Amino acid sequence: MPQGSASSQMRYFALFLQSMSSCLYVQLTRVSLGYMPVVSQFSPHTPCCPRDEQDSSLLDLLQERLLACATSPGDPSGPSSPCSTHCSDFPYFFPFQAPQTQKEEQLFYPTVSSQDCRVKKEKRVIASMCSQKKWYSCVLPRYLLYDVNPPEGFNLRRDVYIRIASLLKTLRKSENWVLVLPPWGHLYHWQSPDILQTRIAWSEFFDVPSLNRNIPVIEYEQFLAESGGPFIEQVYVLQGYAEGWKEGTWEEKIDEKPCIDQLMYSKDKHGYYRGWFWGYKETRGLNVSCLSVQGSASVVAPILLKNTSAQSVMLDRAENLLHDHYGGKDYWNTRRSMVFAKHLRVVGDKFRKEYLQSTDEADKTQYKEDWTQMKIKTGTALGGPYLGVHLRRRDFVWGHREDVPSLQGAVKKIYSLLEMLNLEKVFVATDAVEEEVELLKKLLPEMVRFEPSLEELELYKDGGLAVIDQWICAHARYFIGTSVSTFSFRIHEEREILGFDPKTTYNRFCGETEKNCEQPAHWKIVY
Ligand SMILES: Nc1nc2c(ncn2[C@@H]2O[C@H](COP(=O)(O)OP(=O)(O)O)[C@@H](O)[C@H]2O)c(=O)[nH]1
Ligand SMILES: [Mg+2]
Repeated sequence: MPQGSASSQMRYFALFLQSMSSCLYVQLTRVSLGYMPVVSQFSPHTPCCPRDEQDSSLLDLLQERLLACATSPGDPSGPSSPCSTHCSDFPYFFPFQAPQTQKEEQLFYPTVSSQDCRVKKEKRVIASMCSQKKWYSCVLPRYLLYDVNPPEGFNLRRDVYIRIASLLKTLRKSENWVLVLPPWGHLYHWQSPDILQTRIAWSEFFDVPSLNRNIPVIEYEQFLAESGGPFIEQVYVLQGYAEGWKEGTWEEKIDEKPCIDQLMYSKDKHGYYRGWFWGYKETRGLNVSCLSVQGSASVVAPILLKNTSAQSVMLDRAENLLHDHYGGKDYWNTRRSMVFAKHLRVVGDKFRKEYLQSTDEADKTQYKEDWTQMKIKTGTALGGPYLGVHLRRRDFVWGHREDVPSLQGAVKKIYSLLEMLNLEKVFVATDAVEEEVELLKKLLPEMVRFEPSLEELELYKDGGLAVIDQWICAHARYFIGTSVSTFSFRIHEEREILGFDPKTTYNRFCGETEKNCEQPAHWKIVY
């Protein structure tokens, strides 16, 4: 705790000014001689800290205010103090309700003198300021974590992210919540031998700053660092209702209920809950309970805001939540923020250029690093001179699904498309087993594939290879995918963002015995 002498104030201020170039937070601490600011490094999602470091005017303003604060004696929350004004200039401050009783008021800033402006005791408050009869406070965040049913693959998980992002937006209307990105790993399809595929950060596959332009997110490692250790205060396992739902009586509901299935968490000898936790064995849950839920993501919000005050809350089996509004503006904003990691896009672009004569200029697929600045008129993208194909095999074939073609059937369709489109090249993305790939090479000798070396596999991992395949398919003149594959669906969306004519995107192979081969629905992008 710093002493309130003039020299230590100066020292702290020097420190503050030095660190101005990065993100900061300010703590008003009461010491013997009054209040003084204590400045520390802080993560960018703290609301009082400008999230965009380029937002230097805001930082300047903050600096000015604090300087005035430090040099004027007395109570910074008093009405005449420079600290008590202009906090509305900082959009990252959260408004707080005034306390209802004298006692409440005494709990926090006991010397507060303004009648109009009092602060509620709030354990997460770092700093507060009063302006225009309203309190603005810097509050520590609450952390939302989640996980998905283990068998679900990469691309369904990407969809669940969109649902959770929507919940986070709802929560942030009332409180300062941050989403902790669930590390990737242990996915059923990621079976490449000899490479470790757990605890993978989102930055390996996605551009995290882009995600942050939609909602505040942090990687799990950062959560561990800033929340004080590998503990999650409250785990809610989402489940359905034991009685199911009666036909014709759909209603959104959520209730704390006994767990229906055997819990995937068990108590250790210290009373902590142990579980998978994305492969972070040292992580422990302090409390685990079940929520029966039927409805869209935001039905959980009242529970998180009212039923628990836990600083960190994890929703397990989050796929049980539905979309708040599938295909709406909010959906597309989140989807657009899921920009692939730059290093993977670079690999994909290099491959396009070398093997498919495809460049953004020639293909009319201009890409902006900042997705918020990207709004392309539908139909303006031309795409590279190749047919993009996604052939989902393995479990899609083993189930003898009638909407999935044989390889012969698929190749026949590919040739007819090449002729119709007057194209020579075909890029094939597939998860087919080795024998099927060999057969495919015989049936379709001109097929182009992204075949990684062992080093590339280690570097990009199965998830990165999926991204590269999707990126290349997304840039084709015409795309055809596999029925009800979320891998294909994500390519549709990517092409929608790039501005392709829907006729060139929403296509799928038909099974040979399929009677009614319905083509995929067009989900029009909304800005
Ligand atoms: N690289 C690559 N991987 C694929 C391809 N098709 C499927 N996969 C893998 O198989 C998984 C399929 O699971 P998922 O993403 O849930 O999509 P879905 O099961 O088709 O709906 C993907 O995550 C990939 O790991 C492909 O064309 N290329
Ligand atoms: Mg799947």
